[in-house]
Amino acid sequence: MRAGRPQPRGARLFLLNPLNETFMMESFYNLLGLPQLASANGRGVDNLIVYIHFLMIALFVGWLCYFAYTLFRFHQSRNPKADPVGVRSHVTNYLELLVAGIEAALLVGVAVPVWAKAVNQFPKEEESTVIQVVGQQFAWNARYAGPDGIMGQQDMKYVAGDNVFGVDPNDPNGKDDVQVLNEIHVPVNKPVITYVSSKDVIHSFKIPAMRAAQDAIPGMRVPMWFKPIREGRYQVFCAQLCGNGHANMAQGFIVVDSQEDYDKWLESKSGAATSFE
Ligand SMILES: [Cu+2]
Repeated sequence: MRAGRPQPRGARLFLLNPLNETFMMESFYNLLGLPQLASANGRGVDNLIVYIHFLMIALFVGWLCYFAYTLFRFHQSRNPKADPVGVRSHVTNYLELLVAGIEAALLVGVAVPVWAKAVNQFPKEEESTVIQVVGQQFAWNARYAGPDGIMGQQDMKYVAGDNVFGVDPNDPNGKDDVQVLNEIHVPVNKPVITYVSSKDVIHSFKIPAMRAAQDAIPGMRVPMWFKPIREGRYQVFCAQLCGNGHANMAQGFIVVDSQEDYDKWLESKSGAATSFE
């Protein structure tokens, strides 16, 4: 805001322009009761949810009008005798073709490119916080490379009850790695890439505040990314019914720290991860 203009920007814009787009979208988010948003990538998800509601309202009103029209048009008083042939024109066939064409264009022209941009285009690993996440009944394990930035070697043959990531105990790169349970810290304003897997059954690593979710599947390591932009402590949920203690997996948290606090935290946890002796 420029000096000499004490009025908050949002309020001023609203007074000048009551149809201010940002304000309107903000009202729709509140109306729909969307959870708090703490990631840069989540805004697009929220907008999509709002647009889909607009589309559903339009379809609802449209079909309701059509329903009212048919009640009137095909009322018994107007059609005392049933017509076994029904519609004679081919207009509906062309309409169906048109609808199929529009849907194909939306899929190829909008849905596929949006998915490619929002989900498939990952930020660079060197510019991101890279974390391995392994779900288990009923908690979240997370692993970081530690201060040296290099993850220790991993292999399936090392996987055990107390070594869910299968870390090679003899690899010096793994000595400073950080492993935590349920409290996953990340620095603010930096993309986070999580490699999500599972130790036992299928879980789903879901962080509503980041508008991000990924199934945790045994034997697969699937990457997911988000960019936290607001410091705070955000709940993680398991979004796949995974057993008796499923609800306990909501004890997972993503803690978004300032870079300084994050570095301190990582330092404090370093080295404790790989002592299997
Ligand atoms: Cu689960």
